[in-house]
Amino acid sequence: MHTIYSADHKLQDGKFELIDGQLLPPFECPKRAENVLDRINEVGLGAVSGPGDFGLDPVRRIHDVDFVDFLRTAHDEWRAAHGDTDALPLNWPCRGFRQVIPESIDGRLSYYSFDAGTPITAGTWTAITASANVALTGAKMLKDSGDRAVFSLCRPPGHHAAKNLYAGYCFFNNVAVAAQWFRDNGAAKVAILDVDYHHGNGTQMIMYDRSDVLFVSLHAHPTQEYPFFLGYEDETGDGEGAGFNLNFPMRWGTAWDVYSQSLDKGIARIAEYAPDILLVSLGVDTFKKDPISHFKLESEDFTEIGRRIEALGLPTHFVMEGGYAIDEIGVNTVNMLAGFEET
Ligand code: FKS
Ligand code: ZN
Repeated sequence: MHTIYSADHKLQDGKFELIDGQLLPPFECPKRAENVLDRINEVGLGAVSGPGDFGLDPVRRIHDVDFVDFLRTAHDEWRAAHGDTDALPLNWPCRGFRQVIPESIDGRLSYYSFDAGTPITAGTWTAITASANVALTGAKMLKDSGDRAVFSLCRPPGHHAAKNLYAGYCFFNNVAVAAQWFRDNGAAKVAILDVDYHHGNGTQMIMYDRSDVLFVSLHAHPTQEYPFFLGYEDETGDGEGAGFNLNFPMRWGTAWDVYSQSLDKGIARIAEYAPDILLVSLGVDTFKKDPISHFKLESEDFTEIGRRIEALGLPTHFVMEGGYAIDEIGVNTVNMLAGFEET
């Protein structure tokens, strides 16, 4: 399987995230992607190549122009106001507040985000545009090559980002940008299977009223886990999109026995939908040793996920999301890809 990778991901290297009442070095760090890349080369998964430059138009098919402009200049504005530290918001326009875009950089960080765990650094813009290009290059390669599957080793991840919101280590929603690219380049129907531990709230929000993109997500229950305010089973889509959003929230402690039943149901819905392309939001933070998560999957379970995805028989674009067990992130990620390639 071909991998798309850009070293520009290393430019997203925040000093701190606010987590569990402490400012800690971010779990979402450059070593994650480097360890996945090392494992790809170690097992000889296939060729690795860099991204092309698609410009911002495909990103703007998903994200609002003002949001993209905000991200481009956010760190420069922050530096002018506060000096050369990471930019983090501190309050949000919750119930009862006006949704008016403030002028100041602090106000705009608050307007465009929903957590304080996602630092904007001097290198963020370069890293997030590279990450989107990694997703787009993978999409184009899947279409042009006729290969069964491609892996976009995206970093920063994307599935929490909505059309005008960043958070959860995500800025541009790489998988949504790639899905839209497939739609704009000949695919009539696209499915997205999100197996990251966290609900892909951004992808759901972006696709919620659409029937041309089916979104299926397996994740920790929102009553227990981030992002808390989306990801319930009764979120099934709106308007045209009614019936094209499918959530499988699962309780902390979930292991393969329960997880695999949700997986099979999600895969059955995708088979019934019969898309032209399948995208997979590939997170491995469902692993039992993940430091910020509470599922209990074993390394071998990721191989089986890959096999079951392959059985759909669809052209498949894997897009990297989360996974924080640094020592095993390479094995777990490549297990899923190798499970797909086995047969
Ligand atoms: C734990 C707090 C966790 C943020 C978690 C973000 C997860 C990000 C991710 C992605 F794929 F986007 F990277 N705070 N007590 O794994 O979903
Ligand atoms: Zn996650």
